[in-house]
Amino acid sequence: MFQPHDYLMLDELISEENKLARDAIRDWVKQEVTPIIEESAQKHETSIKILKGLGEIGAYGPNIPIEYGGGGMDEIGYGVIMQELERGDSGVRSMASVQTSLVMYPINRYGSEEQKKKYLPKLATGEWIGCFGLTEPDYGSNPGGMVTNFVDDGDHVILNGAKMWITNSPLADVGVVWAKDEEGKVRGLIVEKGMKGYTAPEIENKWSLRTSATGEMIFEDVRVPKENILPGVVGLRGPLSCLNKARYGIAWGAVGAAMDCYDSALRYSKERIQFGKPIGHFQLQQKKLAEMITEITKAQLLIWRVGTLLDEGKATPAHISMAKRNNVEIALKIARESRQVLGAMGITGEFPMMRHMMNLESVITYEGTHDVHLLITGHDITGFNAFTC
Ligand code: TGC
Ligand code: FAD
Repeated sequence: MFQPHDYLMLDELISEENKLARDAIRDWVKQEVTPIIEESAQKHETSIKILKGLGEIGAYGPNIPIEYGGGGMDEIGYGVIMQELERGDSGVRSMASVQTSLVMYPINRYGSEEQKKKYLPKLATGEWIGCFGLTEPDYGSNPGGMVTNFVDDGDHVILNGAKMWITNSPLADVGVVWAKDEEGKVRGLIVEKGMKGYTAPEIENKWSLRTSATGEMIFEDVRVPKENILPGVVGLRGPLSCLNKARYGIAWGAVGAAMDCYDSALRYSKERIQFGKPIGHFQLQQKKLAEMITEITKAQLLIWRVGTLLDEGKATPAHISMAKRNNVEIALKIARESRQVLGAMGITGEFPMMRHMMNLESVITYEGTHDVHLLITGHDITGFNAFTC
């Protein structure tokens, strides 16, 4: 079926298997997300039905091996699923990308066999919800400065510190937390809800990602069994490697949000009559719409290429940074432009643009800010690291 946002027939670049998965998620979003998401956002509520439903439709861990409950799909498959979820809402994509890329991925890549068997199947079905604690109140763009730490206590470690702005932390059963050991080396630990001294209060009153719970993680002398330490990685590259996966999914997701805005604006431009003609007849509105579809098409090609390189084992973190930065920026611009095409109607909850626009203000900040990604590209092309003096 012709889709207005697939201008260059990029569907032909996607495998049949991945198209089937994408279309199934698209239908699920239409049935389960679209009818309730506006109300969720207005009420600033996370839908537990959606959170759990994502497990039922295979959106948790589609690219994790089947033996641990994942879908065994390639990275393009993961990407098109994120695109469809974010067409519905960035908060819904966040639920799936955090669970997949920031919780299941590190356990699968760096966890022991026991950890994989214990956590991954329950995370895949959504029986357990996970979160990822890297950012701290004083260390956002510079996570290497983190002060959260643990000391040895026999067969346990004692964890102290605080994480901030953590997606899903108030609801999470398990958290992958990054903290420094006694030698100052960054390690990953799996904490569980109910551990004494661990709390996760919600951050209230956000104007962005209102359908996704964001919170703190506070550790006051939390005794974590040593068997909960991820054995397979030491150093900041551990958490940063997880970010590669999540940033990649976001770059697909942002295109989904842009497509939803563009589709809505295009439809409206053909229906809304002013000065006796559909507003789509006027050159100024055509300019907006033509530029939107051009940017969407470029963004689709960019992330498809990065996904293909990832599947071939050739993508670098800097490639992913370029795609995350570009695609979120164009999505945010398209949300603003498409809102203007609708005039006053664009500010209402009858249409998705304001919700996408507000969401994308978080998306352009988390997983590395817009500035940080530019500096990663700058470092890659010049060889000079702007983060160090
Ligand atoms: P630097 O000295 O450059 O690197 C330290 C070590 O890490 C390695 N490395 C990477 N490894 C894998 N992937 C990457 N992308 C990597 N980037 C760096 C590097 O090779 C080195 O390894 P080794 O073995 O030599 O030690 O580190 P730096 O301290 O100078 O920092 C560099 C910088 C600024 C680029 C990095 O820290 C950064 O990306 N900052 C942004 C922080 C960020 O993105 N936080 C995201 C938190 S999670 C989140 O936002 C979730 S939102 C979820 C949702 O709801 O969807
Ligand atoms: P800061 O690092 O204080 O940056 C402030 C400004 O300074 C930015 O504009 C930045 O670009 C700029 N800046 C910083 N350093 C430089 C530099 N060297 N050169 C030029 N400019 C610079 N984190 C997690 O660990 N897990 C999560 O699940 C998670 N979920 C989130 C959900 C939401 C809704 C939000 C908003 C954030 C979430 N985050 C999460 C945190 C997110 O990753 C951080 O907000 C982000 O990394 C930026 O850190 P900061 O907010 O402390 O900004």
